[in-house]
Amino acid sequence: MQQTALITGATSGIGKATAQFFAKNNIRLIICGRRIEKLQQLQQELSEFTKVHILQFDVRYNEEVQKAINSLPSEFKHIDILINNAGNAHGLNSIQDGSIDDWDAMIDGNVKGLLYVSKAIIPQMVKRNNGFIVNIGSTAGKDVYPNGNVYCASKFAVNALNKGMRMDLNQHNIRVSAIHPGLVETEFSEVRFKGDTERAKTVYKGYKALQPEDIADIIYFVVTRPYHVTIEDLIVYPTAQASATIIHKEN
Ligand code: NDP
Ligand code: 8X3
Repeated sequence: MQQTALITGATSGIGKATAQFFAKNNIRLIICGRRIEKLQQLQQELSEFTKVHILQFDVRYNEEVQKAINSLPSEFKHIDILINNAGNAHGLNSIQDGSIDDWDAMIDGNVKGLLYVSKAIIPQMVKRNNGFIVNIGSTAGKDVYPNGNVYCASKFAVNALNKGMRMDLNQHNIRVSAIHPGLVETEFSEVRFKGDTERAKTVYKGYKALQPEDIADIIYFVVTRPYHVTIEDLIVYPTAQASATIIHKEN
């Protein structure tokens, strides 16, 4: 039977690449994000492969999240796979110089947003005794790096929530996995540096960073294992990266 996946943060980067990968492998899609024109473009692109439904909402606002999920038409209501991917870093400042707005955006988006979306979808999975949740963490959720403070804290929370979900949902036969990428070349740094594209580019200069398709390929691998197999936790680095701060650059 054809499966349905809901992907948050599908307008760019890892989420978009995952939507493309899933569509080409005949998974029906609910693609989510705030930028409606990006969602519409992606829907148009992928509709030749699978059915695609758009949900535009901001994960930071629980009411918006619940309303969006409740609005799903009947053929998209049954969600087999939830990819909790939406998230970003905002700023790269010391704790003493950090901005409260940036902190709110990261805690509200990366942690509370993931919870709100999960809360809206878990009940149907519990009812069916079936489902798969993939949480996109980060190597920043495994090790703290200088000036990473609140972003790292938000991803440590994702790491903890992944473990907690797996324990609590175990009795309901629901699979839960986390994937923790190192540096992936997406819009991530552009967002972190507030549109400073030159600074963002330097993050990926002098080595081959992971590409969003690399992570999408791994997500697809994780969700297509036999049902009795769960890859709980997966750390993925570019070969040139040995830790948050050790990156072998050619120039
Ligand atoms: P991008 O900036 O390319 O994509 C982020 C996605 O999240 C966009 O689709 C954006 O959609 C969505 N998003 C962000 N905030 C919100 C919000 N408040 N409400 C709804 N959607 C939101 O970055 P990546 O693809 O790199 O990031 C995807 C995930 O991977 C994030 O959780 C990030 O922390 C994680 N990650 C990234 C790494 C990297 O090096 N790039 C490494 C490790 C983890 P829109 O703006 O349209 O709402
Ligand atoms: C994104 C990777 O190292 O910029 O989560 O935090 S890093």
